[in-house]
Amino acid sequence: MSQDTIARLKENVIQGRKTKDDEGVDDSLSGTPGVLELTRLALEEKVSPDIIVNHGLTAGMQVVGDKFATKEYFIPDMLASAEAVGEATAILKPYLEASNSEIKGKFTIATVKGDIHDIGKNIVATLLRGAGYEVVDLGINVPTEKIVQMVRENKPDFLGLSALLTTTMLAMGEVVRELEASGLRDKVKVLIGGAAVSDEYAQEIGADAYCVDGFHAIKMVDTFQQRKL
Ligand code: B12
Repeated sequence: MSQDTIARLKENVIQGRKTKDDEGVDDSLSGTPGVLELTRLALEEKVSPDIIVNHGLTAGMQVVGDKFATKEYFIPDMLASAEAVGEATAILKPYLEASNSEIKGKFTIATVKGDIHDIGKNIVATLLRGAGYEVVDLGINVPTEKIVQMVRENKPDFLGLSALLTTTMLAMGEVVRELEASGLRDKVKVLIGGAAVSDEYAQEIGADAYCVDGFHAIKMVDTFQQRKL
């Protein structure tokens, strides 16, 4: 029944129902398990955390975004879903962080200036910790100067930048340019992610890679680290 659980999870993210006590957008699921109960159920059913994240939580959020774009949903609807997904991610954290061994490298991550979306960034940070990276999370709406200063002082192997808005993605290009101007560009690999960006945009601004999700980011950083050996 795990497929059914993931489908229900996605539907409850769309409805913004955190628990069985929530009504949701249209009241049709009242009394049935919400996002938190279904996340726990999926874990009990041994569904892998990447399926829960990608096919349940993220897929649901994608639909929420589409409904916002067509004005079927408004900010409070997006917020209700975001809160539910944020708490579900906290439940998944120990499973996503599970594996690990010795530190493979240093990763600094930030949501760029002007942007406050952090659910995806937090998932990426958690997954990378689980994969053996020491992660410093600078948070949301982080000014370019602060990011560059962090690279200068902490010397991470990787810098991850997140942006979900077509307006704020421009700050990613600014970070890359400032790293160049400060003589730091060749000291750090820059990875970008978030709904607004793409492979093409990574190339355009001179980032080292675009990652579609956190699992992709793990593959990418592991590959970069192996190339160093
Ligand atoms: C939830 C949400 C919100 C919440 C955010 C809560 C929070 N704590 O994050 C709230 C309600 C606050 C919000 C506000 C706004 N939002 Co909003 N939001 C969303 C929504 C529905 C989901 C985002 C999300 O959490 N997805 C789930 C996570 C897991 O996925 P993800 O973020 O993409 O991250 C994954 C990958 O992208 C990748 N990744 C992400 N970052 C990084 C970084 C690195 C280094 C790597 C390797 C990978 C990586 O890995 C992640 C994990 O798999 C999106 C719709 C969408 N399609 O994305 C709109 C969306 C991003 N929002 C949008 C808009 C317009 C806004 C507002 C401007 C609305 C307004 N008028 O005020 C404000 C802007 C606020 C600001 N200044 O940032 C638009 C952006 C349109 C555009 N083209 O610019 C979208 C696309 C909705 C839409 N279709 O119109 N939003």
